[in-house]
Amino acid sequence: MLDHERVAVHTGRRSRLPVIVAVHSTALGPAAGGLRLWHYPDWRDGLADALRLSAAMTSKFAVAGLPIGGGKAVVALPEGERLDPGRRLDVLRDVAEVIASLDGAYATGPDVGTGPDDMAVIAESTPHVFCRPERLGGSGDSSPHTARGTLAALRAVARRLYGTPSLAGRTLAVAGLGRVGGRLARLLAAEGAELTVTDIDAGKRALGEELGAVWRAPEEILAVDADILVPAALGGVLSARSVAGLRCRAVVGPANNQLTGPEVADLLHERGILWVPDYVASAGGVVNAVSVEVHGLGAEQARVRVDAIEGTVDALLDTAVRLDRTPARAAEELARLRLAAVRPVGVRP
Ligand code: PPY
Repeated sequence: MLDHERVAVHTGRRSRLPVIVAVHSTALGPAAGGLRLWHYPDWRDGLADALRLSAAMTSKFAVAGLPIGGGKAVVALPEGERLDPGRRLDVLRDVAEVIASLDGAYATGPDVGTGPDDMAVIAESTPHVFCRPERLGGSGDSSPHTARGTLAALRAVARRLYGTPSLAGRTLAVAGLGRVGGRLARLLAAEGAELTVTDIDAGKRALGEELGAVWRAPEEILAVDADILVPAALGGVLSARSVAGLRCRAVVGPANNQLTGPEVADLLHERGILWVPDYVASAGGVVNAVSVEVHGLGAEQARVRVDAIEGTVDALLDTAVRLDRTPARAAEELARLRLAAVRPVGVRP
């Protein structure tokens, strides 16, 4: 059964590339979610990604307490295709055209492969876009805020595991040093955490050295002996197989869609590994963007909301223990309650 309100699949008029926009739910408000510009073996894999990622956005906004629905856009690039600047403009204009046709049901933002400058291009054709550069009136790069929100989630987990939110002296394995993972690694190093890091881009080794981190190959990072594993790259890293090899007490990170399937949350629980759902730990970016661009808050007030993710995770972990369920189940229930609390006008339950 299709779980989504609507899914638009277009061949871009200019780029001839598949442009996919998935609107999972507008129950809480107009949908938002980033634009992923990524390589897929087949465009249908991009469609599957858009469906999963947009559903996670619904939960992300619901748990964060924001009046926004869940959506996501994906442009499926063929393997190996590099976009030159002209073609990139074509792609972004194609995406903007699809967004404009949805009449406000979906607003985009940054995701893997896109950033504020891309949002500025999209904003030339539609107002439904978050995170334009600050000089153009947007809330700018969301990744520092996502990193900060993940740090807040990590503090809540440290309190649960060790009785103190401090990460000083804790060992953390950070998988991915991109825009969010790199920032987060810096914040953790500044807190005095001991880091083991990796990235598929060996050029990131320099950052690892700068932070005094141990470098490991990407395929080794999941089995590193550490207090907390921090997935900060693409999703799908937690499977039955990889969970069996974990040597950490908790997994908390900003990567979206970390599990290969919902049952993996139970496997983590059975192994006594605390997993904070990705859509809870990674909400800092959307919390900042919506606080600034929808609610008109200043940077300082928005930061307070991002830091409040620590309290959200605290409460979730409390509920999970009290009701004897996984944090994944507790988060799902919270999202479901928030979604059930709203009924569109004129629609009978
Ligand atoms: C995400 O947090 O997963 C996003 O999609 C990023 C984002 C940020 C701001 C508005 C919409 C999407």
